[in-house]
Amino acid sequence: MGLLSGKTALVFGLANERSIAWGITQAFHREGATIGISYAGEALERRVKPLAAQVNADFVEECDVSSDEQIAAVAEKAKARFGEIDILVHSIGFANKDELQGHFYNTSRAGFHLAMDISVYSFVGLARAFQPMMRKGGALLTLTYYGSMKVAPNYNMMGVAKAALEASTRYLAADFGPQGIRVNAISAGPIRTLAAMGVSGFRDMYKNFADMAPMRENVTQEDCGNAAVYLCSDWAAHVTGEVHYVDSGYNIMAAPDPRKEQ
Ligand code: NAD
Ligand code: 0WE
Repeated sequence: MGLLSGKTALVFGLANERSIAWGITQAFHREGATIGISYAGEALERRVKPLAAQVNADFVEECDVSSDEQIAAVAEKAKARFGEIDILVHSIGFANKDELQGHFYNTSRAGFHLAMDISVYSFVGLARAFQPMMRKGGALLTLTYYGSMKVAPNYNMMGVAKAALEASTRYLAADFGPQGIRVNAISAGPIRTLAAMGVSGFRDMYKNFADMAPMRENVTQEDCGNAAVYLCSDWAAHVTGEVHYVDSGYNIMAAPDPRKEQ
């Protein structure tokens, strides 16, 4: 018996084998969940379909979360296929490249809206669309980053979006609590994924992270997967509205530790 045996999980945000969504999907599969997968658009189909096959997922649906119609359509299909679902994972974030460099004050109105729409509103929109088919005892989960709490150079607009995403997690947790559905976020340390590699200065911050973190190690997609299993399982039965750090302890430090390593 796995920790998620008998549960059905829908995972949004799978792009390739480096995606955090893939670490979560594999961990859910290992723990016995039935998996459904949703990906952004046609361009990803060729990469996503073989991954879905590896976890025996036959529900593999395209959904651009900037479209209310596409969210409604995937919810309809999920209802027809599964009836009820237990777990929904939102592992999606996007801002235009322009918004991830230089001064935050140069963020354009359109760039601000786009990042908030795809990275924040989509979680709210998915929560609403799936609310009627979420089973009691179920869980929603999203992915965030510490740039929401402190200034991470160049993260800029995404930091503001993640702050709103974490607040949305709390408001959704309050909304869904009476139905017995929990809503949480994982705040992951930097991981080399498609979204991260397209960022200038990522290499340096990746290395600096491991030097500063108490555990002196970077985190992996697998670490996120295992934390996601806990947060979405009955072991976290009364854990809701939380931002759970999976970051080797980085967020507890105020300065690098100058002491010599043992
Ligand atoms: P990724 O590129 O593998 O995943 C991002 C996903 O967002 C992709 O699958 C992409 O297709 C999807 N997406 C973008 N626009 C979309 C749209 N309009 N409709 C549907 N899907 C859309 O990268 P990742 O690092 O696995 O990112 C997943 C989540 O984890 C993001 O929320 C990211 O902010 C967060 N996160 C990443 C890191 C990191 O360092 N990689 C750290 C903390 C949090
Ligand atoms: O949330 C993220 C990635 C967010 C992201 C990345 C891109 C790159 C390509 C959102 N949109 C885009 N759009 C693109 O066109 N992370 C937590 C990873 C990340 O991104 C950073 C980081 C870290 C860490 C950007 C600047 C500084 C640090």
